[in-house]
Amino acid sequence: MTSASIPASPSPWTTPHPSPPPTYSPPLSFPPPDDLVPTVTRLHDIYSSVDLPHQTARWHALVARFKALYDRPMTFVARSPGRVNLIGEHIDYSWFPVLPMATVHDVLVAVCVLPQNDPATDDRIILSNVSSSKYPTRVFNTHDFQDPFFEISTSGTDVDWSAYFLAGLKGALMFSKLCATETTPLPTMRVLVDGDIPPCAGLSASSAFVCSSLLAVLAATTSSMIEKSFLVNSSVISERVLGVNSGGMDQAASVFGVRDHALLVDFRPLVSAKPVRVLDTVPPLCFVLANSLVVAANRAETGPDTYNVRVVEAVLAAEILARKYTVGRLEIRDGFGGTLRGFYDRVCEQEGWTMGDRESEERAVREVVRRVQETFDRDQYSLDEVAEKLGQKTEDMVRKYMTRFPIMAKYLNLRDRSIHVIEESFRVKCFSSLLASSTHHLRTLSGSESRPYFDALGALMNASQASCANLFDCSCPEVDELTQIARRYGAAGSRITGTGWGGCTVSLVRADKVADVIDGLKKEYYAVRYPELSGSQLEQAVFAIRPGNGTVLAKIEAV
Ligand code: NG1
Repeated sequence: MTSASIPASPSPWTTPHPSPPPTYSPPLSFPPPDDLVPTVTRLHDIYSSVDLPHQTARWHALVARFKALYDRPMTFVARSPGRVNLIGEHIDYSWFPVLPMATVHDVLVAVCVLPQNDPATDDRIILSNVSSSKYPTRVFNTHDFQDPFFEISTSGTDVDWSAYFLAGLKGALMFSKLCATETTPLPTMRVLVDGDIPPCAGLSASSAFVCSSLLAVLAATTSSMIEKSFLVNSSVISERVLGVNSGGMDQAASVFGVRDHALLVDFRPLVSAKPVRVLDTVPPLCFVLANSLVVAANRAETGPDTYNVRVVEAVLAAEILARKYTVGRLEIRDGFGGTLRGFYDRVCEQEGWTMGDRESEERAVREVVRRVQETFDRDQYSLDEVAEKLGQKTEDMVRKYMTRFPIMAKYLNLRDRSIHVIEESFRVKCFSSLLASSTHHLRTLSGSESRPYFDALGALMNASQASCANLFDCSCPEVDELTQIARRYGAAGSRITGTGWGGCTVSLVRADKVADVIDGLKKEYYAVRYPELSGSQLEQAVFAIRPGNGTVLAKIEAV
């Protein structure tokens, strides 16, 4: 899982400027999204007119199934979408901003709370799924959750689907207790889940499920409105009980999602998301998603030598750099360790650099990368060598950083991971700045004039993919191939999205090229590698995708 040498990664600052060059100004002028998780009463409030016919049929089926299963109507639905990360991979847990969007695909947790005086009240929570053959019904007793710190069994590699619901339930109970909010005891509940996010594809199906479960239990136990940032933070912590050292991007994208907008998600000083509109170019700017059908890294099975190792590499690199350049103690992320963002910000402070323009950012990125290379002169270090750089005994370092989440690694690559993180963070700034500027400049341009903008955005995505493949080592041959095919058929840029080692690619495509790109992917990837796929399976594997709305509590009067 380590790369042998520093590859010639496309440097983020040599991206060609479109003409006329956009001014570098992070899109900070957008109004902040509303603070509270909205309660909606119409499907129109969730889905666009394009998606309404399909979603209406789906919700009809959910209502009917609920009634048939539990002989009573559902009272509310907690709905959270998946997410596609446009750029900014594996940098959220280093506290750098990322640019995801919420998907229209989502997880619906439909609930009926039985009142105490209902003859059917029996202290049980019955949890069913519309895909009942794949996800069998589970029954729990509310008394088992009197202590909110109850254990969720995640032993072995086979995590039951219900564990994600229980993680949300545990989060809701824990946070209600810690925040001493006005809650009622856990009531008898009937629950039916319907998710249409492809699992293990890097689209955050699990985070969407945890978010909607947590919201469902909160809605069943409190009448208070729920703050979006509270839901994000508590979902992140809840998912950790499943062995995921989660960064926070997925939950933020899911909760803060805004239709037709990407989200510039920042984690400091508090988690926040600034919507950046993405559809106002001429021709319109589209995204095509392609699932490699290689299962993305999964925390329970492969996390110990993929995701969890990357988190530790990023933390140790930050701590060692902070020590070497005596920038002072870094702010600790989640009781774990310092972050590369912390180190970067401290260097800027120490040097007295004021940020805000492209040149200053570029200079800071160059300088921090130089320090990384000076500190780590090769790609692999043994644990003993890392501990020595950290000034700790190996066993102390292992105990502190490598036991909280399962890790399997004898060698760590602190150099390439850090360079990826620092350069990727700069690409996020450039990409979001370009997107924001496109809304002001592009509406009036003709198709050919907008091409440099597409090319500039695409070049950043391609540079991100090269860095994920070569420096962060989180791509795989199938994903690399998908990105190459997409570019050959007209995508301006293409990259992996999500945790990686499989999963999906996202490609930036002009609207008039979308059909070509999808056809090219079908012909050159799916027909060759997966000739047995049915038409509908293919439609689910490769499709155009638009940004959708975020988490809502739905009390739909008539579907
Ligand atoms: P997915 O693709 O959902 O497993 C994971 C992390 C993100 C982020 C990305 C990589 C969780 C729940 N999600 O996403 O926070 O770090 O990888 O950019 O841990």
